[in-house]
Amino acid sequence: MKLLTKKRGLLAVAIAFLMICHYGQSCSISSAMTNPNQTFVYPQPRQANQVDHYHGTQVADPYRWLEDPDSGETKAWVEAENKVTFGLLEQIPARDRLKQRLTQLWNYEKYGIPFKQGTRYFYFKNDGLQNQNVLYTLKSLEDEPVVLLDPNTLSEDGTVALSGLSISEDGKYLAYGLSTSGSDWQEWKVREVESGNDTDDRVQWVKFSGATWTHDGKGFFYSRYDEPNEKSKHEDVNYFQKLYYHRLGTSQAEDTLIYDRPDQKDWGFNGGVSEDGRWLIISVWLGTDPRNLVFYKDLSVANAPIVELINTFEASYSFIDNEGDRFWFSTDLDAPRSRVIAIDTKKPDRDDWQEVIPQAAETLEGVGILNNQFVASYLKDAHSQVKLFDLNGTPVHEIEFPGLGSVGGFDGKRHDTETFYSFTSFTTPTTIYRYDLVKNESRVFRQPNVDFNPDDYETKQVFYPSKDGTQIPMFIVHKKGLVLDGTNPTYLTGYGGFGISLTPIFSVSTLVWLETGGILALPNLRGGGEYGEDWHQAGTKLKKQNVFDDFIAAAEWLIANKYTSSKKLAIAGGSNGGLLVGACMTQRPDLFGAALPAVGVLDMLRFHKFTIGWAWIPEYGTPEDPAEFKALYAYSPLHNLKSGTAYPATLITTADHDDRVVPAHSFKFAAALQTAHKGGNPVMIRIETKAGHGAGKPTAKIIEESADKWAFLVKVLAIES
Ligand code: X98
Repeated sequence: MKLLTKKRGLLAVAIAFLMICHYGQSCSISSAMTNPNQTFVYPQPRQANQVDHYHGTQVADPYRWLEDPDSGETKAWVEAENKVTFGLLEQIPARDRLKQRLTQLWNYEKYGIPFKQGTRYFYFKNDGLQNQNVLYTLKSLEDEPVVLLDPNTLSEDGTVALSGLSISEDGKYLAYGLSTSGSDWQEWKVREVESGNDTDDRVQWVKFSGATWTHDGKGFFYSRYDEPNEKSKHEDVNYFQKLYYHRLGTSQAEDTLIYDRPDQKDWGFNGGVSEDGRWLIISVWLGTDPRNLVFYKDLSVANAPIVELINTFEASYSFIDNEGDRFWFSTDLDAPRSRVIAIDTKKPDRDDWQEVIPQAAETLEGVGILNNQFVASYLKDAHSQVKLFDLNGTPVHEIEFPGLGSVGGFDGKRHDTETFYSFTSFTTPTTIYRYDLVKNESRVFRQPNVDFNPDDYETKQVFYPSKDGTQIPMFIVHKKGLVLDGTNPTYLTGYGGFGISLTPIFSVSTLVWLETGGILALPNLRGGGEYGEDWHQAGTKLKKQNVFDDFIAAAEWLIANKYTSSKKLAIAGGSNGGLLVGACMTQRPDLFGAALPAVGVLDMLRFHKFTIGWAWIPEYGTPEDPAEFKALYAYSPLHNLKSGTAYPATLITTADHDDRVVPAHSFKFAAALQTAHKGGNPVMIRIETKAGHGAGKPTAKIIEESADKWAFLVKVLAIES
C-alpha cells in the first residue's frame, strides 16, 4: 500500500455599499508610468450594471461579462491584455539571459521513484528538457528499461499529459488517464504492458479520480461525472460524482454503477482495493473538507452489500491496510496531528476501536505497511521524518536523511523488504534512494547532476510572531555571504490553506532567482497542514484573515531584520496562494514592491459557482451565510481594491484551460486593478494558452513562464543583472 500524503491566487471596483456604488473612473484610457519614457496603456473594459444582493448589501460586478471566456468581447480583451504584457516583457533585456540559464540548468536527467507491480518495476524519467516525463518498465533493476508510455508522442507541443495511472496486480495492464491543455478532465485508456499496445478500452468524463484494479485483472473502479456540455465543460459546476467499475474489453456504456447518491450532489467517491484484493474501500468526500466517510464492500462475495463503516463526517480516516476483517486507518479523530487506529469490522462500535500508533509531537502525514512494519511519515517544523513501528505500534527505527528536507515514496507491499524513496531540499535536487527494510539501510539509487554548487547557498529556519503572537516558521534561502543591508531582492511566497504543507524542495526556477542574488522566503502559514488539523482550521472561514496576517508579518519581519525593504520585496503564490497575494496586496499595497498572484481565487463571492469551486466552501465558507459573507467580503481581493491607490507592480498569471480556478477570477481582478491603480507601477496580466491550473504543464511553457516572472521582477525591483 502506497504511503499516501494527506490531501494531501478604482473608482470602479466591485465595492459594495448599502446603496449601488458608482464606478467613478471615467472610460478614458488609463495609463501608468514606470519611468518617464514608458507608458502602459491598458485595454478599457466595458463596465456593466450588474449588481448582486447579499444579506442587505448590494455589490456591483461590472466585469461579470469576463466570466464568459468564449464571448468575442472576452477574447478581444484577452488578446489586448496579452499584447500589453508581452510588450513590456519583450523589452526587458534580462529576459533572454534568464530563459537561457533556466534552460541550461533544467537540462539534467530527472528520475521518479521506482515502484513494483507483479514481476516488474516502473519509473518515470525525463532526459532533461522533455515536455512530459516518460514511463519506463523493466523486469529487474539491471535490465535495459523499455518505454511503456511516452506522452511526448501524443501531441506536438507537449500539452497532452499523463494525469493518472494504475497497474493491474499481475503487472499485465496499465490503465492511464490523459488530460489535455491542463484541464482536470481525463480520458482513461488501457495499455498491455508486454506488447505496449493499447486495447480498445476508453473511459471518459473522469475527474478527481484514480483507478484501482480488481485483483483478477478484469477491470478497474473509477469515478466520473455525467457527460458535460461541450461548450461550457471548463466552467460548469461538477456535482453528482459516481463510482463505476469498467470491465476490460467492454464499452463504457456497459460499466457497472457501484455507488452514487442522487440525494447528495456534493458527495465524491474514491474507490480503492485492499492489498489482499478482498475489499473495495469507498472514501466519501464532501468537497475539500478533510473529514470523510468510509464504506466497504466484500469483493469475494457476489453482490455483497456496501457497508457504512463510518457514516458521520467528524474526522478524517485514511485506509492503510487490513488483516482479514481488521482495518487500519490513520485518523485525526481526537488527534489533530493524527494517529493510527484499528477497527474490527465485525465489531465496529467505536468503543471497540483500538489505538495502534498514538499521536506524536510531530504531524503524521502518511502511513504504509512494508516488511510487516508501519512506515510512518511525519512533519517536524515542516521537514520530513520517517519512523518504523511494528504492527503493535512499538517504535523500531527512525530513518536518517541527509538534512532538513522533504521525503516521498516508500511504496510497496506488505511483505516487501525493499522500497524506494526520494529526498529533496532547497539545495538538493531530488535524489532517489533504495531502502533495505531488513538491514535498515539507504543507498543512493539515482542522483541527478545539476550545474551548480550547493555549498554556495545557505538555508535557515526562523520563527517570527504573527499579529496575534502566534509563532510562524519561515525558511530563508540565499547565497552565502549575504549582507543584511535591506537592499536584497526577496521573493516571499506561501500558500496557507487546505491543510497543505509547504516543505523544502529543490527548484531550478528558484535556483535562478538565488543566482541572481535574490532571497527566497517561505513561511508555513496557518491554514496549512504543517502542525496538523488545528493549524489548518486556524486559517479557515472566519479565521482566514490569520493567514494574511501571518504573511504580512513575514514581510515585516524580513524588513525589520534588514533582509530587504518594501521596494525590493515581491510576494508570490498560486491558486489559494494567489488569493493570499491578492488579499495582502489589497490590504497592504505600501508593503510590497511587486505582487505575483498566479491562478488565484480572487472573487470570493462567486468562487463556488464554477467547476469544483463549491468544494472549497468547507475552507472559505459561503457568501450565502451572513457571517461568512461578511468575512469573505472583507478580504475578497476583487472587492477590496481602492480607487486611486498606488498598487505594487503586479503580474497576474492565469491560463485559458484552467478549470480548477477559472480564469474569470484573474480577468475580473486585472480589469478592476487596472482601473483602480494610480502610479508608475505596471499592473498586468499574462494569459497562457493551452494550459490549465499547473498540473501536466509542458517543460517549455514552465521555462517561458518562469523567465517572464523573473524578468518582470528584475525590471520592477530594479535588480542589476
Ligand atoms: C482541490 O480542489 C482538489 C480537487 N479534488 C481532487 C480530487 N478529489 C476531489 C474530491 C472532492 C473535491 C475536490 C477534489 O483533486 C482527486 C481525487 C483523486 C485523485 C485525484 C484528484 N484542491 C484545492 C484546489 O485546487 C486545494 C488542493 C486540492 N484549490 C484551488 C483550492 C482553492 C484554489
